[in-house]
Amino acid sequence: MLARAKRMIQSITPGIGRALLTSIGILLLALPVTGDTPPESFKKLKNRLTADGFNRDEILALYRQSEVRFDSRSVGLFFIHSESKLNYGQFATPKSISKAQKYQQTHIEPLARTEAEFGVDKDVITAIILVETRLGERLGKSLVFNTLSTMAALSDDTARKHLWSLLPEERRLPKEKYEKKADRKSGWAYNELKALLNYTLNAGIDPTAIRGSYAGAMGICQFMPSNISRLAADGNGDGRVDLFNHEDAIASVAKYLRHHGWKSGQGYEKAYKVIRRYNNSRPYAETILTIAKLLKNSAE
Ligand SMILES: [Ca+2]
Repeated sequence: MLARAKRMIQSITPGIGRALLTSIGILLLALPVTGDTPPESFKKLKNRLTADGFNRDEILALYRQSEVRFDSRSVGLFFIHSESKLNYGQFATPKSISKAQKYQQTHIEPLARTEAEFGVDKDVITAIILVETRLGERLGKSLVFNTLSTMAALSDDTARKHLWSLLPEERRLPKEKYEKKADRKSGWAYNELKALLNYTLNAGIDPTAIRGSYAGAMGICQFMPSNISRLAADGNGDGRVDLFNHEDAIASVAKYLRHHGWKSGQGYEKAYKVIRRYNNSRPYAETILTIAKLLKNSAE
């Protein structure tokens, strides 16, 4: 996803396929190893969160945790050029389809229940979970809290200059574009960070323990935190939404697609458009529909 990836990063809807990381692994190597925290990088961010109503002691305690740091490695990926592309063909191979079929057998009951409740094709749900996280096997290694805090901190000049200095000169965006993007993405990340904190604090989850994509998407279905309160679903009926639980993730994909206009029995074009709301990429949507068709045919 990276000629691609650049565009896609800008247009994340619920999440960015974890598979993307496979294709950009090499980029990660090009970026500096972190441990490069600029002094007081999160000071203004902590004050802002407190001013916005979060409990000061809780916020200070979170940012004191040893694993919390300025994550230039993940966030730097938003600001460099790359020609890497994700090979979507890998998801439609016989081996991959066979794994998806096994997944459908394992989760036959929740998939059927979700299809009945939301009217969303179980083959499409399975295809999305396959491409996003290889059916839950690749959930991402970045700490979502660090990614979002780092991006949000770029509203501050010191943090912004620090990240700029770490980006490889031959790969980074022109300075003007970097500034514009940092403006836009820091505002976006701050809202996502607040959504992450609201979700985790309400659910009794440690926000600093959640890993996800380098862009902050989390769980088996790779939702951005801001989508959780409105569009995630409690598929197993235990009273809480856990995007690392397969039943909840299955139901959440369906709820998201239905919210964006999915109708049972719709044609290819309409299905294609709704899937692009999940991830705004032509090859992504085409791949999902190809996989869904292969799954459907194999079941007949
Ligand atoms: Ca649940």
